[in-house]
Formats: sequence, structure tokens, C-alpha cells
Amino acid sequence: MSIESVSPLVVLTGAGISAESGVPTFRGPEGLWRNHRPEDLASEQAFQTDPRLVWQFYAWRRSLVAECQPNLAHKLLADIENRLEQFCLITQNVDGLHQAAGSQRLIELHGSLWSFRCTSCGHRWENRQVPLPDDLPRCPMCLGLARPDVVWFDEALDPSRVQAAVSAAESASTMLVVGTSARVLPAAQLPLLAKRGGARLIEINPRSTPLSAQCDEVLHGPATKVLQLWVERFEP
Ligand code: BJW
Ligand code: ZN
Repeated sequence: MSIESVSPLVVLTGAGISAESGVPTFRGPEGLWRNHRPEDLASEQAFQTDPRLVWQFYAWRRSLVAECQPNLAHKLLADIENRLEQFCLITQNVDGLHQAAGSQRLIELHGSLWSFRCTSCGHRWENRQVPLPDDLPRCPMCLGLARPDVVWFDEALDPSRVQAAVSAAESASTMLVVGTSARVLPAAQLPLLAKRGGARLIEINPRSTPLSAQCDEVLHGPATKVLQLWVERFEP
């Protein structure tokens, strides 16, 4: 079978795809940082209450991710992209490991650990400094307080990214959903939109999720191993 048979292919990834690179997932026991749940720190309210604590959390994650390499699953997705004309990778991850593996047709729905945004003037800029200095980061344009350029709970996602993700999902013939608990909206709706548009849904995850029952195939196991087996179904 040719890999073209799954085209247009849309892939939605979550924290689980980076787990084998050593990046903790959000909702696993290993996700805790100094006894805080990540969901409690990834919020505007936490940032307003204690920006220093939130920045320490992000500085820790940046240092951790800076030591991590893309794994076989990230690389296989970059290879598949090179073999398909119609392909889109939508990630909820902010770790940058898909780009590091070479993915280009990529939508980062929840932003990036490597981008900052000014809370005063909205200016955005890339910052790859690791470790971050102890001082709170400031905007180079207006000296306003910077925040991580990621999407926290109850914040709107970038509408142009959501629109691009929705149109990719609606025109997919196959959607692979890899390593997400499929609980966080609006990302969790994308597979359902794809299915409504006639796509075949394939989930790759060691555990069942709320999406599993909607899928045409559920492949239980770690992303690296299962994705490799999935790719081997196609002619080289
Ligand atoms: C492996 C593996 C291996 C392990 N291989 N797999 C009540 C009901 C319904 C909805 C809501 C509600 N209250 C609020 C909402 C909306 C809310 C939401 O969805 N909440 C739900 C949790 C209930 N959504 C939002 O707030 C969004 N915004 C929004 O709706 O705005 C509306 C609005 C419109 C207009 C104006 C204003 C507002 C925003 C959501 C932003 C999410 N942000 C975060 C943090 C990003 C920054 C950061 O990283 O610091 O994004 S939260 C966190 O969850 C992060 C992730 O991208 C996201 C998804 O998590 P993911 O990737 O699925 O990870 P895990 O840990 O949950 O799962 C890992 C999976 O991997 C597991 O299944 C494992 O089994 C698996 N696994 N090893 C393969 N080797
Ligand atoms: Zn500014």
C-alpha cells in the first residue's frame, strides 16, 4: 500500500509524543513541579498572583527541554511530511521538538516555550536563553513585563492558527491522534471535525482516552514503537 492512500493526512500531537524524549506530560504523576500541578501554574491568575513563581516554572521547563532531543516519533512524522503533498501537523506541545526534528507544515496551537510576549504592548520575540536569569524578563520595546507566549486556560487561541487547524481537519482523509489525553478544548474537537468530514481516525496512545470510542483504530503503546509499525504498513 502506498502512503498516498492516507493523504490528506493530518496529525494531532500532545505531550505523550515527547514523553520518550524525557519531557514530562501534563496529567501524569511525573508532571508535578515542586508539588504544583502544571495546570495550576499555566494560568493568567497564577501569573498575576506570582509572576516570579510562574517564570521559575517556565525556566525549569526550558532548561529541561533544552536537554531533550526529538525522538523517533517526531522524526517519523517529519519523514512522512516529506513523502506527502497534502499533510498538516497540529501540535498542542510548546517544546519545539517537532521543528527540531524537521517538521515544517506545523501549527503550534498552544504557542511555544521559546517565544515571549509583552503584557503591555503585545510585542512577541524569540528567546532561547537557558538558563533564564533570575530577574523577570522585560520587553525590549517598552520594558513591560514579559510572559511566556503560550496559551493558558481560559485564554483564546490565535484565531488564524485555529482556523488553519480546523480547515486541515475538515479536509483530512486520515487523522492520526498521537499522545494526547484529548481533554483540552478546542484541540480535542479537531478529530471530531475530521471524522464528521469523513476522515478515518487513528489514535496512538498507551491508554484509552475520551476519543478512543470514536476512532476507527486504536493502537495502544508508546508513540515511537507504534508509529514505526504504522509506517511499515506502507511501501518504502
Ligand atoms: C503517550 C506516551 C507515549 C504518555 N506515547 N502517548 C469545562 C468544560 C469544558 C471545557 C472547559 C471547561 N472549563 C474550561 C474549558 C476550556 C478549556 C478546557 O478545555 N478545559 C478542559 C481541561 C476541561 N480550554 C481552554 O481554556 C482553551 N481556551 C479556550 O477555550 O478559550 C475560550 C476563549 C475564547 C475567546 C476568548 C477567551 C477564551 C485554552 C487551552 C490552553 C491549554 N494550555 C495548556 C498549557 C500550555 C502552556 C504550557 O505548556 O505551559 O496546554 S494546558 C496543557 O494541556 C497544555 C497541553 O498542550 C494541553 C493538552 O495536554 P496533552 O498534550 O493532551 O497532555 P496530557 O498530559 O493531558 O496527556 C498526555 C497523553 O500522552 C496521555 O493520554 C498519555 O496516556 C499519553 N502518553 N506516554 C504516546 N510514550
Ligand atoms: Zn512591550
